[in-house]
Amino acid sequence: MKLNTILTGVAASALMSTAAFADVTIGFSQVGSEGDWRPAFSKNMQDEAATYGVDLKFANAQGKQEEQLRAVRAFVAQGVDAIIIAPVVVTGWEDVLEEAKDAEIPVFLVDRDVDVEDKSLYVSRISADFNLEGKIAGAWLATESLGSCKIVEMQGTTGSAPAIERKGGFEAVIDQFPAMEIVATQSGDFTTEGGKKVMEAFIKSTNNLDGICAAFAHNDNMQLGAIQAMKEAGLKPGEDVLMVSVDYVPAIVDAMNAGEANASVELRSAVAEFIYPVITDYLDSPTDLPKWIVIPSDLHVAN
Ligand code: GZL
Repeated sequence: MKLNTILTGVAASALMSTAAFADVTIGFSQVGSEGDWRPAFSKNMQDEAATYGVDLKFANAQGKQEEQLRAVRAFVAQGVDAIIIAPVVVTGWEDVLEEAKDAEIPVFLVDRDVDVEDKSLYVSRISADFNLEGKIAGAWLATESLGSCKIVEMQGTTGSAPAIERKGGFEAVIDQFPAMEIVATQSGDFTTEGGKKVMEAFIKSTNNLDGICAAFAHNDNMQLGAIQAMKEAGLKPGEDVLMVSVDYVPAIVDAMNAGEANASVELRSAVAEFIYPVITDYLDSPTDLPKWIVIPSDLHVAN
C-alpha cells in the first residue's frame, strides 16, 4: 500500500522550478552523522550542490548544538550568501538567527525545526511533516491491531522536532482507540545502539514483552537495534510484535523482507532537488516564501 500524504504545507514539488544556475556560497550546519538516514541526506546535499552552482560549506556538528551555533557564526563571519540549518533541537536558536539577520544573510531550515516566536528569523523551512509521519504510523498500527494494542515506544533525540512531532501525531491517532496504549516510552536518540539498549530495558520491564503488541520507533535505526535485542531474547520481531518505524532506509527494507519489521514511513533523503532550487531562486530574486515547504512522506509495508 502506498499512502501518499495530504500535505499540510505547500508541496515542495509545487515550488520546484528550473532553478536559476547560481554561483553562490551556502553554509550548511548539519546535525551530525547518526544512523543511516542522516549520512544519506548529507551525501545527497554534497553531491548535488555543484549541479545548482552552489559552493557548499558543510559543517557536521556530531549532534552538538554548540557546534551548530559555532558553525553558523563562522558562516556569518565568512559572509556566505545563505545559511542552511538542520537544527538538532528546537530551542536555543534566537541569538544566532538574529546575528545572521543583522548580517543580512538569509537562513533556511531543512529537515528539523526551531521553536522561535519571530518567524522572520528564517526565510522558510523545507522538510517532511513529522506529525503526519506519526499519524501514518499510528493509523497503520490501529488498522493492523484492530484498535487494540499495548505499545512500547522508542523516541528520537529529546527536544528534537521529529521526536516531538512523531510522538504527537502517533498519539493523536491511538488516543482515539481506548484499547491502544503506549505502556513504555524512552529515548534511544535515533541510534541503533540506543534502540537496542531501550528495547533491552523494555524486555526486562515487561517480562519479555509479555502482552506487548507493537514497537513504534521514531526512526529505523532504533528499530534495527530493537530487532537485535528481541532476537537475542528469543523473541520474533515482526511476528510476536508488530514493528513500525520511520525513515525507510535500506536496512529496514532488508528487515521487512526478512519478516522482522512490518512497516516504515519513508523520509526522503534525496531532497537536494527540493532545497537548492528554493534557495537559489530566492537569492536570484527574493520573494515571500511559505514558512514551510513540505516534502511528502509515503508509507511502505512489508508484503
Ligand atoms: C527527521 C530526521 C531524523 C531521522 C533520523 O527528519 O531529523 O533524524 O528520522 C535522524 O533517522 O536521526
